[in-house]
Amino acid sequence: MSQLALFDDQTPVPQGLRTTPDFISRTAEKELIARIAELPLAPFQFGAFEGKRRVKSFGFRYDYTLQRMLEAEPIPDWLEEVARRVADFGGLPDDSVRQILCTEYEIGAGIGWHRDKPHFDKVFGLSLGAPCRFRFRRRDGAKWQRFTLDAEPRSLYLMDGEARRVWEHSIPPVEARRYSITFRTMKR
Ligand SMILES: O=C(O)CCC(=O)C(=O)O
Repeated sequence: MSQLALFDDQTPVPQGLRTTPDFISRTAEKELIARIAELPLAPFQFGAFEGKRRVKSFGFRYDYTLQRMLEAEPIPDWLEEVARRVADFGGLPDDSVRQILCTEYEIGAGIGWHRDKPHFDKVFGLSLGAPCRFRFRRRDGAKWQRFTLDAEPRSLYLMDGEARRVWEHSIPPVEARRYSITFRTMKR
């Protein structure tokens, strides 16, 4: 399947967005899901609010109450190889991924419109278990330009350039349990 087959029949594809299907095998996908399901996942904390999705951060975590980036548990061995392959996909040195977020979306969970924190640089996402509609929007005068990526299980996306810094993204409530692993590099 070509990369373009992952995109809806819409324009424009946000500049800086790159994807690849089948970044990992079905066996690797099962293993990663089993590892994530064993983690002490906790509801995403957004100040006084709790998100429906459950997460676990490694390397760094952003604390919304303190509005600060804090150190988190180190990236575990079982994520190291995939993090190196992700960095390679981005044309980056092996050790570039410094923050990893594992997320579980139960049926009905999603994520609201946002851009990732400015402390992070490039953002990669590996989809596991079920597809989602990964939506993008950016202001265009009084209107929004919109783009939707159908993020299939085992596919990887990279948000860099305008896709990372100008466009916002969100995921509407998922229809089957989805996991994702977000890999982030840090700004210097
Ligand atoms: O689940 C995903 O692929 C996206 C997660 C995301 O946008 C975030 O955690 O900021």
